[in-house]
Amino acid sequence: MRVMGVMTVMAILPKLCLAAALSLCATAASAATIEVTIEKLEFKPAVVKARPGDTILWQNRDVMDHTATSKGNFDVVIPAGKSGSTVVKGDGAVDYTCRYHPNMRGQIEVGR
Ligand SMILES: [Cu+2]
Repeated sequence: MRVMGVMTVMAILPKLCLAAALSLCATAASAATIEVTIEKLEFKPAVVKARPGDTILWQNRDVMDHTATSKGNFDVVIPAGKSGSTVVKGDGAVDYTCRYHPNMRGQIEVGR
């Protein structure tokens, strides 16, 4: 269960690239990677701005596992000392939290 989030993201990425060939590749070329550091049970920065197609990359600097979880959107497990990512979809403000530490809160402001 804990591995599912990362596995899902890793399984979906290559399929997306295969499925939509040129148009998606053009989009992907301009897509950004936005890094969020997890340190001392906090997402830093807690609020990031992103566009659809951008990647959020969480770097876990803690000695415990965390997740970045937004119900219905994504559920990424970020093991201690490792990273995890998701591709941004949709529009508007997406709140997320850590399933293990509900006090940890972050937000992705998705705009165009
Ligand atoms: Cu956590």
